[in-house]
Amino acid sequence: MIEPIGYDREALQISVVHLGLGAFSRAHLLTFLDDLATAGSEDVGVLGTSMTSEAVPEALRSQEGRYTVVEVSAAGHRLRQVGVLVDVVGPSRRDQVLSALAAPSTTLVTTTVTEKAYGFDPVRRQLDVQHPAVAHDLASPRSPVGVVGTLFAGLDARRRAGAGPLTVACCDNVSGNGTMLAGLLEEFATHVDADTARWIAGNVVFPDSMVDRIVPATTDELREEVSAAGVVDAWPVIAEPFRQWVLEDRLGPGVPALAEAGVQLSSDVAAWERMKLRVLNGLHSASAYLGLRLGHSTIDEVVGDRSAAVRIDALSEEIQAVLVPPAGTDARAYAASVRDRFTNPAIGHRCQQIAMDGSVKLPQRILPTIADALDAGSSVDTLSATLAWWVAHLRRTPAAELQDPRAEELSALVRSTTDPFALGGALMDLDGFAPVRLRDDAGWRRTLGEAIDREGKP
Ligand code: CS2
Repeated sequence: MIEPIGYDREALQISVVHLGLGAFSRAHLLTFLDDLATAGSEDVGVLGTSMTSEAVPEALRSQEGRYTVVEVSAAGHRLRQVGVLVDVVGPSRRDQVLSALAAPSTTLVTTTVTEKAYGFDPVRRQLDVQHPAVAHDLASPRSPVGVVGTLFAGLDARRRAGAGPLTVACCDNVSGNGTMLAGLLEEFATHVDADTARWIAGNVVFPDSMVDRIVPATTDELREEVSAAGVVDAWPVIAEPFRQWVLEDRLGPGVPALAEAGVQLSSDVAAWERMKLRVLNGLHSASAYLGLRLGHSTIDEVVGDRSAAVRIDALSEEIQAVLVPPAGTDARAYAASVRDRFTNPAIGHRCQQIAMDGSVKLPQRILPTIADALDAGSSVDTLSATLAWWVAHLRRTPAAELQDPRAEELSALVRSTTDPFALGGALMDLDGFAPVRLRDDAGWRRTLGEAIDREGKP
């Protein structure tokens, strides 16, 4: 049985523009808006765009933007139709996205484009002007292909149209994500048009946000399950029952009443982000690299393997030892609930999927904890092993199959540098990867070398 859409889609007005139509946003952000629509809100229609692919928009357009979310747990499956995607466009229709960004009826922009898409240097916390999309858009700001360039062009059009203030909520797994995006836009705009830079500073708010839901890639079995329930859906999404969205309590005018759908508005999103990135995403990446090394293919298999679970629990202890959780939150209980979510046998979250993009994920998920643990003098045994498991993954994966924006560089490095200490040092010296706190610590470089020596073999 599929729960049908419980409102009149014709009545929806587009007030949200969403960049990045991957499975995550369809199973997360859009379901909160869908709940609002079901409760009677009409200002929750979404124009969704994929930044790089025509395939998802094409599939969704062929079914008028409707799609199915399948929530799975040991208790069973719940299928629900989502109808808030009113319009869906791919990269070839960037003009439509820019018009929507400039429309007075648009009040909220959300982004889930993955960490690597922004062109953000996490060490200098600034725009990476070598990033292909950033470089392209700086040279051709009127025909942008990237995220920052598209937002700039849309905001520039909005200023010229006199369409009023806007809220832009970055929803990717980057610490201080709103602040990061605000900084990138300010830098980009300063290069291109000082008037727009000033207008953005005075009219656009960039709240930080923490988003959470485990959403693996769609499989053919999922399509079959949905079709057996009576709906032909080219791109359904699968998710765990849990979902959480903590959004900074700093929104511009006209934003849909997200709190009514369970979005937590908070003045301390940084603490929520830190806890989620370090605990959930940190344990996720570690489980993926360790699991692949042990021959497992999904996360529930990894945590179901006694010897792996011992290591993941040890890592969790090291993370918690230096974690400052949000006020009133029990980090231990949070970590336990995360571990419990990893055991969901129905979700089949593939280690390979989580293992991709390590060079941009680990600086958010693991390296800050290592820096804090070194400062506190607490254990980094399993934290350093996590980097060694990543090295094993880099060594094992043929260069052409490695999914990482720095694939070529990393593959060449792990193949040319066999000495574990030299390799650990070279990883710390990678431009825009490790914080100075780690890069310049000879003791830590030695510790990392030892971990790679012990656990970095493919
Ligand atoms: C995962 C995340 O793929 C990954 O790297 O760690 O997508 C994770 O499932 C989500 O952040 C959960 O909210």
